[in-house]
Amino acid sequence: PGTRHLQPAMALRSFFVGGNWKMNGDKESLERLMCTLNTASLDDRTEVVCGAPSIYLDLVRSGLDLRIGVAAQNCYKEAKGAFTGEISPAMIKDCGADWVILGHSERRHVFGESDELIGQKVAHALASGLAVIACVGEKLEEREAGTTEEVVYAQTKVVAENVTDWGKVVLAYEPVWAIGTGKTASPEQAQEVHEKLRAWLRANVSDDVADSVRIIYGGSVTATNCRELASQGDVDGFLVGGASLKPEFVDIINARA
Ligand SMILES: *[C@@H]1O[C@H](CO)[C@@H](O)[C@H](O)[C@H]1NC(C)=O
Ligand SMILES: CC(=O)N[C@H]1CO[C@H](CO)[C@@H](O)[C@@H]1O
Repeated sequence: PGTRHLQPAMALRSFFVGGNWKMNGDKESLERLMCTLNTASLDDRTEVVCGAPSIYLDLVRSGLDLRIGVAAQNCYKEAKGAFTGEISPAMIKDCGADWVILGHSERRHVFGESDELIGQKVAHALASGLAVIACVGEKLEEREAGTTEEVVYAQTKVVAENVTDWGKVVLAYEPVWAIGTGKTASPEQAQEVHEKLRAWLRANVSDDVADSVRIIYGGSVTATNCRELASQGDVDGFLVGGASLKPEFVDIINARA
């Protein structure tokens, strides 16, 4: 897939940095973090979204400056009903948040969510008017067995089959072996998979979608490695774990500044 597409495409795609706070923080520490983010100088060409624990969505949406979006970290595939412990896209929207992270590797591998369930969640979240950060990524043994492409293509296929509006989807490539391990994919390793995912979108969805969908990288992104990763042609931003809870998140948001 040619460099022909590279320049106009990069111009089309604004940089996107998501923070995934996971199951961390309390009211006091989140207030402090929000104060840091609200008063920071953020590159206004970067779209920023923070993924808060669901119980704090309301607090975080009221506390964060409106230039920063808020995401839930998961949701269910139904609008309401007898699903004890789950939350719906309608509830997320009712708290003022516009995004949801779906298919994170911890949902897949700690909580056993299947590709099929993730596809159904993507369909329902989009139908309910949420934008979706859809995560894909291979495990270490899959990378070592040479099945990275097969795994991420299969995960992307199920997402794609359930997407009605690509304008509301960001694709996050998160190699499982690089999440919370301190191991980062090298900029070349990240670029290689991002380029393949974009080629997948070009062949299996459309040129327009391939050119416009942001493909972001997640996996031990820090203030130290973010600039080199951000300089790769098909890396359109990040989904940041641990570092999104620290002031260094601001440097990562400004990685392209
Ligand atoms: C299109 O999708 C199929 C199914 O996932 C995959 O095998 C194929 O490699 C894709 N095409 C490209 C060019 O990525
Ligand atoms: C609503 C919709 O398109 N659902 C599809 C989501 O993806 C699964 C798995 O590929 C399909 O079986 C569904 O039809």
